[in-house]
Amino acid sequence: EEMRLEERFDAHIDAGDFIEAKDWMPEHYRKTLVRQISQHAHSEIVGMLPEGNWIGRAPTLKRKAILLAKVQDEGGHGLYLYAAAETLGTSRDQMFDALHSGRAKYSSIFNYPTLTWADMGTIGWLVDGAAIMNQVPICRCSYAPYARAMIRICREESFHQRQGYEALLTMMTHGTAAQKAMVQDAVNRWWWPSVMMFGPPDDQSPNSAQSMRWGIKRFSNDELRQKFIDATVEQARILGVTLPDPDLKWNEERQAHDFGAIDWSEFWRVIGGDGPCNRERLQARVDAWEEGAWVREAATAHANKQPMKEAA
Ligand code: FAQ
Repeated sequence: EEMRLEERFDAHIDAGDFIEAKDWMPEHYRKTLVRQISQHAHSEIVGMLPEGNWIGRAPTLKRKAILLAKVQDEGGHGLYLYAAAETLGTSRDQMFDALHSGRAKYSSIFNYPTLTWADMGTIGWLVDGAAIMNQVPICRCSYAPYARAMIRICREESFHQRQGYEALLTMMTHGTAAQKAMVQDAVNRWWWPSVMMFGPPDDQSPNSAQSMRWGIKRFSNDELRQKFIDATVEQARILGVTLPDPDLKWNEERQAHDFGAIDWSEFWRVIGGDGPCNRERLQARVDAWEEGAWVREAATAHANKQPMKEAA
C-alpha cells in the first residue's frame, strides 16, 4: 500500500502537479517542508529586528512610513508562513520552541548589525533582492500552501527591494560626500553576506538533490547566486557604487560574471550561532515571547469564556 501511494505521489510530482495538505505525502517530504517553511518564517520574524532598530531614527516622515510598512509586511510574511507550515501538522508552539531553544535556523543575514541609515537602503536593495531571486521560484513549489503564500510575499518583496534601491539612489544623486561614502560602506559590509544567503555551494548542500527532485527547490543554490550577482552588477553601476570584489568580471564565454572566493568559514560560523549578532537576535525573540505571555493567557481566558456566554 505504502509503495503504491509513494508511486502515485512521485507521478504527481513528475507531472508538475501541486500537493495539497490533505494529500498523502512521504514523511521525509513533510519533514523537509516543515524545516524549510518554518526556518523561512523565523527568518521573516527575526528579520524585523535589524530594520526595527531604525524606525525611530528614520531621517524623514516619508522614510519612516515606508520602513514601518516594510517591517510590518515582514511580520505578515512570517504569519503566512507559520500558517503554511501548520498545514503539515506542526503547531506554532512547536516551531517557536525550536527557534527559542536554538534548534531551528533562520537566515544567516539577520545576524549582521545595522550601523547606519544607509544599511536600510542596502538591505532593501541587496537582501530583499536576494530574497526575491530565491523566492520567485518557490511560487511554483510542489507544496501548494507554501506556493500560495509565496505569491503574496513576492509581490511585497518587490516593493521592499525598490524602496531600498530608491533610498540609495537618492543619497547617491543628491547626497553629500559623507552620505555617498555611507552608502559605499554599507554596500561593502552587506555584499558578501547577501551572496551567502543562497546557502552553501551545491556540492556542500545536503538537502538540494532531494528538494530539487521533489520540486521544492527549482534552482540550485549556486544557480540562484549567479543570477543574483548578474542582476546586481548593472544596478550597482547605475547607483555609482562598487561591489567589494576585485575578481568580479564579465565572462563572455559563460555569459555570466565570474566572482571571487566566498569565505564559507564565515557562513558556517554564523549559521552555527557565532555571528556578530546571533545572541542578541535570539535573546530579543525569547524576551518578546516571555513578555507576551500575559497576552496569550488573556486571549485564552477570553476564548474560554465564549461558549459559556453563548450557553447563557
Ligand atoms: N542561513 O542543504 P542546504 C527573508 C542551512 S529572506 C541559515 O542548501 P536547503 C526576507 C540549511 O537550512 C531569508 N541557514 O539547505 C526578508 C541547512 O541546514 P538544516 C529567508 C542556511 O534548505 C528580507 C544547511 O544550511 N529565506 O527572510 C542558509 O536545501 C529582508 C545546508 O543547506 C528563505 O528561507 C542561510 N543563508 O537550502 C526579511 C527561503 N543557507 O536546515 C526581512 C526559503 C543554508 O539542514 C528583511 N529557503 N542554510 O539544519 C530556501 O530556499 C532554502 O532553505 C535555502 C537553503 C536556499 C535557504
